[in-house]
Amino acid sequence: MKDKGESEQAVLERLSNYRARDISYDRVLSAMCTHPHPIAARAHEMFMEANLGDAGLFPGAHEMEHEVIAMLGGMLGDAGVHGYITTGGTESNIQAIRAARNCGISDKPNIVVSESAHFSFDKIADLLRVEVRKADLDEVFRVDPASVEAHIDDNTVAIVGIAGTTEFGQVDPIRELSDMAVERSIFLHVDAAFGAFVIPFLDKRYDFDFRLPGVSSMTADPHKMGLCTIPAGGLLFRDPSHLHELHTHTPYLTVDTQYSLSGTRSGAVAAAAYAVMRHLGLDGYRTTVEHCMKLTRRVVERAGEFGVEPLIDPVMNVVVLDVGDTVKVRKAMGARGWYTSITRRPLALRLVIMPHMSEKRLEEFLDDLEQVCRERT
Ligand code: 0PR
Repeated sequence: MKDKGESEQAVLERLSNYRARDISYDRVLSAMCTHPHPIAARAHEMFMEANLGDAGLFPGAHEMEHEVIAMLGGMLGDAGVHGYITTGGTESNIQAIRAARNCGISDKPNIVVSESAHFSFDKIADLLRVEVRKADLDEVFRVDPASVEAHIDDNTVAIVGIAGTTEFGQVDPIRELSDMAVERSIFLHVDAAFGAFVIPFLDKRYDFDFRLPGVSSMTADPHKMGLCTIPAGGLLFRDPSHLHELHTHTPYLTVDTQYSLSGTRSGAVAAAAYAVMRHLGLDGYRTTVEHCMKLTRRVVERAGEFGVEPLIDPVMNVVVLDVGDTVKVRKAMGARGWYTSITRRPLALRLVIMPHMSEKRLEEFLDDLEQVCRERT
């Protein structure tokens, strides 16, 4: 920092220069975030100084957060859930497993996740000192319940299902996992960081949420398909005792305990989530998902016309294409200004069709992809 400050205009100019270097979402097919809805941005600004970490000072913001949790729970089968707005899927997953570990009795705890689990579970292994066991996938990249079962032992404190996998957009067989959890009295966490705001609005019905009796907790992120500002994750527990496992005594604050991982915590994103969920309602999200799914189907149709097939029929707005030499195709598309991504196993081109994608822009993308794929054959 310099001794003397600069004028507001000079600073804003600096910021604009940085901002101009950021990539506009228009040509991004690799992200799971998108432009926040305008009402989310307005709400964010209104609550910028609210600190949910000292809730007694912000009773309004605190009550609003409760309503967001109830709205998330209502969308996911139980409006009476207990939870809070986290910084995102990573914090929600950490805290869910921390609660499961704390109420488990093992001194050598393990959890069973699928091969396709998000890398936040690798962070969990390191942070929480739980062994993370990875169960096999079936031929369409869902976790194989028999493999989950085979990994469970007396030290298993939780099993995890993914509803909307990061790489394939696939939904694990959560009903089978729920049955297993009930039968063996094991905690079941469902990571629906991406899927929570998609799966309820698909034509096909999936069992994946609190309607299943074995589901103990869920991750459901407003800052992904919820069109909220960043960083807004959702952590939900069916049973309040699990949230209580996370309590820390906070003697000198306006509240006696805190259950969040971070201390000082943004009220702005809770406001943003509240605003956009109230404003769009379930119908608004359904329209958003219909838009994304229409474009997703278009990708499959057009790609098929130039001989490129998806690895699985897309379940949600994630398409994984078998383009042959994936690394070269991705690089060639990058040279044409498109941001795409890859899957690890098998290596393939991964496209996430977010609400910011338009029909026109998608056709331009597909024209380029066709040319690149044809040049390579
Ligand atoms: N669980 C699942 C199923 C996820 O897909 C993700 C993130 C997480 C948990 C972790 O969530 P946070 O990143 O909110 O902590 N999935 C994407 C990923 O890591 C997130 C992402 C978003 C990636 C925007 C790129 C991007 O531009 O791949």
